[in-house]
Amino acid sequence: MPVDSLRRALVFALPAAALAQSDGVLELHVVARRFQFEPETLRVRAGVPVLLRLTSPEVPMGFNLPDFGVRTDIVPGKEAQLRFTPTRTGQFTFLCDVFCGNGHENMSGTLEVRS
Ligand SMILES: [Cu+2]
Repeated sequence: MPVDSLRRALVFALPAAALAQSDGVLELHVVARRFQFEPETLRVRAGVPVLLRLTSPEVPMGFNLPDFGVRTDIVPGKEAQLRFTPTRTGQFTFLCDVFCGNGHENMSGTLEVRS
């Protein structure tokens, strides 16, 4: 299968709830579990506004993206939302900044910003 077709097939294989774009805003759903974000890698484009919809099924968590100066608490049973527009390309680390148990210190992910 040509790479382009494969890439298209993979994009369509994503659940609709995980990736949606409306009004030029990229919506991404992130679940914070002990001790991992799902997905661990978020892929976005520079200049495109992002709306993160964050949930935690178990315990209070935090989502902190220091390179873009945004963070929020994530309370179980309630969706947290975080809006920002990535202005630089590259790979940036996001992490949980609310102690959620042993393993909390390993709870991080990567924001990939492409041009
Ligand atoms: Cu944590």
